[in-house]
Amino acid sequence: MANIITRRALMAGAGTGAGLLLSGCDKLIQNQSFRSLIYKEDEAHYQLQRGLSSHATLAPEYRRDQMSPVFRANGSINPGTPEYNGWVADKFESFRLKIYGLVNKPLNLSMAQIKSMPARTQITKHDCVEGWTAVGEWHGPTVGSLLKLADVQSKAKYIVFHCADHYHGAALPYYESIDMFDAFHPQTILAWAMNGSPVTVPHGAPLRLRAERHLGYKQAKYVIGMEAVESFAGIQGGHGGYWEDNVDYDWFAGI
Ligand SMILES: Nc1nc2c(c(=O)[nH]1)N[C@H]1C(S)=C(S)[C@@H](COP(=O)(O)O)O[C@H]1N2
Ligand SMILES: [Mo]
Repeated sequence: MANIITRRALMAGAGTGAGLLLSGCDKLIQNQSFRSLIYKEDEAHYQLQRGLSSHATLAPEYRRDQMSPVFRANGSINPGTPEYNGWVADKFESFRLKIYGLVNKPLNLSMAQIKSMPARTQITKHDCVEGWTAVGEWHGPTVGSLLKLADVQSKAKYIVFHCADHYHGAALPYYESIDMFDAFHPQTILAWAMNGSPVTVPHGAPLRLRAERHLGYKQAKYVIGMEAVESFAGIQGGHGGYWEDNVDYDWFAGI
């Protein structure tokens, strides 16, 4: 079962402001109208996990000697669009992460700006529904700290992660979403390094989500935009993510 939060983790959360914000989000989760926004098929699991895991729980973290010698790359392994190829060619100098939607300060952040922010390092287990796992080290600012920088509005209920790739030539780009509880969870980071080096193209360069209490398909690679929304009903197929729209995977996808 999940670990009880450690004093160290609490302090890491407090350092980014996530610790304080989490208590507010916890109240939000207890609110019935907020809960009713969650899809029915996910409802039981969502409530079960939330019930067991107030905000004071963390996904297990591992030691360096427990890391997998090989971490498989899965799904899209290169967006390959002209725009993405341009970013690769200039080593992501011209890349900008957009933070927009229900925020008071929309942001366009360069990789240099993102790399200068306080970062968290975590060694966690990735769990893909296709039946494989891998333990890897991830490093980057918390999503909560980025949202604080953008002054996210209190009416935002979800963060949508827009990606640069079209999975196997799909008409619409890959995307995923998480609720504010997970957005401000201390282990939810936008990773720019993996196993001590910048995230490579197969693993989602230059930025990929790590939301450690969720399955592999929630871990959006090639993140180009973070959009704060009240509902994802109007976004693509309306189910909050590429797989959720296309093959009926659970939106919550907790582990
Ligand atoms: N943008 C994007 N993100 C994605 C995918 C994808 O195809 N495109 N695949 C998902 C799936 S199913 C898994 S298991 C992980 C794989 O991450 P990895 O390539 O770093 O192992 O990325 C997830 N995030
Ligand atoms: Mo996956």
